[in-house]
Amino acid sequence: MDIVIIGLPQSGKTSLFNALTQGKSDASGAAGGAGEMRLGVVKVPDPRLDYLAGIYRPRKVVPAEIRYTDLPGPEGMAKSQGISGRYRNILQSATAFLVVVRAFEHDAVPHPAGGVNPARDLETMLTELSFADLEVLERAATRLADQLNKTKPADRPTVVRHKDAVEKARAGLENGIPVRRQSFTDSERAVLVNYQLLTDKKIIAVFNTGEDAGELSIADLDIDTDLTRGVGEVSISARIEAELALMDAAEAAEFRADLELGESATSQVIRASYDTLGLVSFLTVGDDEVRAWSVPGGIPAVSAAGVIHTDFTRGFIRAEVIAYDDFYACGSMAQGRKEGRLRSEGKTYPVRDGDIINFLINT
Ligand SMILES: Nc1nc2c(ncn2[C@@H]2O[C@H](COP(=O)(O)OP(=O)(O)OP(=O)(O)O)[C@@H](O)[C@H]2O)c(=O)[nH]1
Ligand SMILES: [Mg+2]
Repeated sequence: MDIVIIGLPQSGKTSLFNALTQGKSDASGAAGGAGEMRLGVVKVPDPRLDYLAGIYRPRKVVPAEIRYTDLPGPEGMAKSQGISGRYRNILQSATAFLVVVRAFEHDAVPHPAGGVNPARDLETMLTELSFADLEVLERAATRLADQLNKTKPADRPTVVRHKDAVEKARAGLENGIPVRRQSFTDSERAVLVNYQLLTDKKIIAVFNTGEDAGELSIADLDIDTDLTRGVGEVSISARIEAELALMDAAEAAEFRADLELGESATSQVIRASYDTLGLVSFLTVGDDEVRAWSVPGGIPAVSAAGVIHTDFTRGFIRAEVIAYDDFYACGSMAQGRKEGRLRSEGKTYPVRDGDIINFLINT
């Protein structure tokens, strides 16, 4: 899962990236500005894995991972807000965006737009994503209209179908509805995936509240709900979290208690990401490896097997499944089997969070 951090200049993107990745890089001033793009891999904390590792004592424990990307600051951007040509392919290949919204007051860091206004900034960012998609769809529509003139009559229906899907998405966007909230037929979807549209991606707003401001919520902002429906949200102080991320666990916990901060930014952002994306984790266990895998909640067991190895899709026989809580209550697979809590499931079984799965594969 690739999550790209976007937001207006100086909103705290690099500070958030450092908080998430416990990066040693300096987010202040020049180092957080132009130039390099940063990629960091965050292991998803999961106490279930720790418990299972204690039982199986495997050679490896592999948590699920999320990759975060921090784009260079405004000097590196071609035009507004960075949703522009230079980084378009990175934005297009993202699974979701964290949109950092400045809510902190800080005299030394004047807001580029004059004053702190989270509603305006979030709306600006969401609108920018729509504009970027509109540009792509308009160009596609023109190209397809052109192509239609040159196409043999027999092949026209395909082009027409393609063009209609593009026009439909474009009309929806012009009415202010992001592509993720428009409804399409499967065949329209199949056309539109090719464009990797930015408003088709899930979004988590990260309000960077600074030291004093309280939590912010989208519901309290004066902003077009067509844009924000389904957008996840988190309130944190990116700078404090970036500093805490550099401390050892005990020291950070002490500061957290003193400052009356809740969960770490990493935990909050990861939870919001899972919720917004509808992801769950299933677990695999063994002497060799105990591992967590993130998949969309409810995907069929055969697809979950395919996440482990593409060959597993073809060779799928069945899945032995026990819910983590049941395993915990039983203490072992053997006991789970004895008590009938270990179930045998077929290809279509919808995978749930915390399922411990043993796939039986015909190789
Ligand atoms: N007071 C305060 N300052 C912050 C906070 N978060 C970030 N800053 C400051 O705001 C400035 C910009 O932070 P960055 O994390 O570099 O922001 P950015 O969005 O990566 O900036 P660019 O990449 O240049 O667009 C830095 O001077 C930070 O120290 C915060 O929560 N509180
Ligand atoms: Mg930055």
